[in-house]
Amino acid sequence: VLTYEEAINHVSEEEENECSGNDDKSAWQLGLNCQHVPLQFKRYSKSESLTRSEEYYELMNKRRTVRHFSKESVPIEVIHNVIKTAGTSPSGAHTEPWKFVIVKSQTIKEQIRQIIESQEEINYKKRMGKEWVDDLKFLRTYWVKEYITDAPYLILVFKQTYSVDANGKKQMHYYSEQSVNIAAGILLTAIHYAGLVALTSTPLNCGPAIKVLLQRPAEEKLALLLPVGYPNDDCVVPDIKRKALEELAVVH
Ligand code: IYR
Repeated sequence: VLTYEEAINHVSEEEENECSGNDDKSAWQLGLNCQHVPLQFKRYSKSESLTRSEEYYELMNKRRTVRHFSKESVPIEVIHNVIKTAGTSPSGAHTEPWKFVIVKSQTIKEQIRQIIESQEEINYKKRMGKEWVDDLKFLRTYWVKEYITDAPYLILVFKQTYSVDANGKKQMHYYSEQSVNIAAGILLTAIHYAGLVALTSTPLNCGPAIKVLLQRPAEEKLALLLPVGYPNDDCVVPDIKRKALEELAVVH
């Protein structure tokens, strides 16, 4: 634990990585041709805010991670809308460091499943180790992933660490990790609000092969893979509890 003096002078490795010296004016240049306009803001009364916050909590508290998908189709427009919603996320210097790849092709889903199952078998048997595998047992997961080919859509969230404009100029993406994770959270809320279910999966050691399969460029890294659709009729979920407010939050 650092003292206050040490903490105030401390730069974490992650924060250091965001800094490339103050000679890079590209983020400022972006701002020079950007006008500022009045905020569009709908004001609610305090009691409306209270009601709305309660209602939204009740809605989101019904979201569950699902691993048993029906093959029933979903209109592609719903998928487009949830991705547009994810695209409303805040991002470092508004660099929007994300790309969402929608997979609806059964052939590509099968290829992805093949990559993931072959890697996950090694993960469970070797890479993850006994403690991690034991910690997961209550989820009843293993390396066979029917959901990848059952779900009507896979949404793959790619993080862009930088982008390259039409002139070949590199634009740094600041806080791409945080930004893409926030976008993923908003994506999950949109999927839930639309009446669909998803599995937030992070296939270990599969990113490079999936990236080649989907022909993603060098600057993109696979962050998350979400099967999206409806639960099947036999769908069960673990009977888990969530932290209560007293455990979630402290007030100073
Ligand atoms: N990626 C593996 C294992 C796994 C790991 C965690 I942490 C989970 O919360 C769930 C699963 C799999 O998908 O089975």
